[in-house]
Amino acid sequence: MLKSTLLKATEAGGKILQQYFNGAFEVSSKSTVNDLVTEADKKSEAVIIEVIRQTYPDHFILSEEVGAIKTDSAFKWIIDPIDGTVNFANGIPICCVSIGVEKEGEMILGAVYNPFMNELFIAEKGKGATLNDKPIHVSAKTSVATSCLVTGFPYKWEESDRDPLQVLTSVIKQGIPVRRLGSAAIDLCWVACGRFDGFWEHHLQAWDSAAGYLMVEEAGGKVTHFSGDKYSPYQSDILATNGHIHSELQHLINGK
Ligand code: 2AM
Ligand code: CA
Ligand code: CA
Ligand code: CA
Repeated sequence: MLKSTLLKATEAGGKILQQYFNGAFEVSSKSTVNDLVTEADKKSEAVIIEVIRQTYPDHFILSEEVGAIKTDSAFKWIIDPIDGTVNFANGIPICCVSIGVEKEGEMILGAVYNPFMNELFIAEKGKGATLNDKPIHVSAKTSVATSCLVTGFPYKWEESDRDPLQVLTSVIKQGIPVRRLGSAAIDLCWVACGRFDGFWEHHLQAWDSAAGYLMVEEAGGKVTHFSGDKYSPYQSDILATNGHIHSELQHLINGK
């Protein structure tokens, strides 16, 4: 029931992305000029929440544009109605709907849907991850030197952070290919299905990574913070890999 509602909600959101894509829609800024929200983000969010509410009116909802709709339910839906809004607003078809479901503080289900590539990723705690119903696994690469990596550039820099450019420099100086897609949820799913071997980003919100980090774990990969500590989507930095290159990449991005 939970899974079918998740899929229904994800599909409903994806339909909105397709409807609005490349059309005329309103775009506005939030915290900075480049922190965008479009009509499609709001509409996708509204239909997703409506689908969830039909079956689970009492569940906790945390969604990027409306924020937290708190209840005392053990279940929490963590929603990114469009991950990759800047891509979406520019007509770049690398964006998705991302929804994670937590039960008693543990992520148990996740779905990421890119309607433009017709790719639906699903992760179920303890049951693996799939892409369009086929099981997916992380890559088998064992060395960072032969890896293909992906990252996202931070939108805010904090004094306490390790300089993101130094991190990037230490990787690209070794001639290692690094991509930048602009959707953290897709980055994580592409690590899960072996297209990328590792991903790091400095500042993410819970809705960016909730579904994607479960995808990587269920596909056999590893997700931690830069420190190596157990991952929580409520803390901002993320390192996700196929597992084999995890400690090597961790040392590299920490400058050690
Ligand atoms: P979004 O499209 O849902 O906002 C890419 O590095 C990640 O950062 C994306 O998952 C994106 O999610 C998020 N992001 C994009 N623009 C942002 C901004 N101005 N501030 C904070 N996060 C942003
Ligand atoms: Ca956003
Ligand atoms: Ca996002
Ligand atoms: Ca978003």
